[in-house]
This record gives sequence, C-alpha cells and structure tokens, in this order.
Amino acid sequence: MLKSALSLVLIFSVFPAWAQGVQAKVSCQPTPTDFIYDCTIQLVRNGQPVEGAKITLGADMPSMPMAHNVRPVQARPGKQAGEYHARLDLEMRGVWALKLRLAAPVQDQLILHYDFDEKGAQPVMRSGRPLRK
Ligand SMILES: [Cu+2]
Repeated sequence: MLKSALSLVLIFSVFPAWAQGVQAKVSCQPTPTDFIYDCTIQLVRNGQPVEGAKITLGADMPSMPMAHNVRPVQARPGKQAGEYHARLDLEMRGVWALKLRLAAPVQDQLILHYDFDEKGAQPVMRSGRPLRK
C-alpha cells in the first residue's frame, strides 16, 4: 500500500521543460535491480502531444565529469499519444543530467536534472523551478 502510494507520488512529480516549443515531462520509477529505472517521457508541443518522435535518452553526472559512460537508449512509443518509454541503467544514485535528444519531428535537445534515489527521481529545483539547460 505504501509502495503504491509512493509510485503515484512519483508518477505525478513531473515538471515541464521548454525548448523551442517542445515540452518534456519525465518521470522515473525504480526497478527491482539497483540503479535501473523505468522512465516515461511525455512530449507536448503547442499544447498537443508529439507523436512519432525519435528520442534518444542519455545520462551523465554533472558532479563527476568523465566518470560515467552510460550508453544512450532509444525511447519506444507508449500507449498514450506523445508518451514514450526508456529504461535507464545508471551506475549510481545521485543527481544525473538526462540528455533528451529529439531527431523527429523536430531536432531538439533537452537537458533535465534529476536526483535519483531508491524511490525514483525528483527534479532538481533552482529558485522554485526545475533546473534545465
Ligand atoms: Cu557518479
């Protein structure tokens, strides 16, 4: 019961990030395997879900330059319009910069900072807003 309540909290703890009109919401949940997270990406542009997107999701640790080499993964479409899934195999907990590369329908790149722990991932906030580049 507590676990499912936590999952709900994680699902709804998503924040928008803007770049060239594309808005990305990312939520990640832990898997039974340490440091592996199942992430859902929701893409919106001009208020509409972005369908047919080609997304590559990478991750790096800003506090540990050159220390990690997480292989970027291709996100796959989910059931909902504008929804995509990717499994991230991170090497440790802590703050990661998620690098979301869009190849279609527009070319774009979003960098979103999330603090990963045993419960999932929380957006890193600066001045009350999600930290992003
Ligand atoms: Cu690290």
